[in-house]
Amino acid sequence: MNSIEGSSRRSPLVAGITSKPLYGFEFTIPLHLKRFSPWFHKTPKPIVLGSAAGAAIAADVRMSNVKFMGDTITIAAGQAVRWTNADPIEHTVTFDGAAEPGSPVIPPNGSYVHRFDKPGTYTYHCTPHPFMKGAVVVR
Ligand SMILES: [Cu+2]
Repeated sequence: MNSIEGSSRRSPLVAGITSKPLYGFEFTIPLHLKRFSPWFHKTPKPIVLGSAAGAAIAADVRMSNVKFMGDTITIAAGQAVRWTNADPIEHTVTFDGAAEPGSPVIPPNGSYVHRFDKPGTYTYHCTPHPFMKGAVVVR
């Protein structure tokens, strides 16, 4: 008999349960609950990672809309920069070519502080989002 089942055979196990043809299909929804967590939890507590090591914070960089706002900032040697994550997802501040040790994962509402002692141009990106880029120019 020609049917929508084609030449496929029902397994004897299924045939034993029902003699009716089986319709429909199975599907899986990739539902990542973590992504919805901001809907169910209040704003997480601000945490500060890294250390200014006694230096003044000379510049603030917001991480917002999966971007570093103010992608190039200029400071003097011995000053510190603070990055603050205003997104509901995690970011990092990772220096290209390991010029400086980078940040750990910065959670939503977390910030990272780093002091720059040597003049130079420090380009960086976000490890989970490599298209997020910025630079710190130390004079
Ligand atoms: Cu990121």
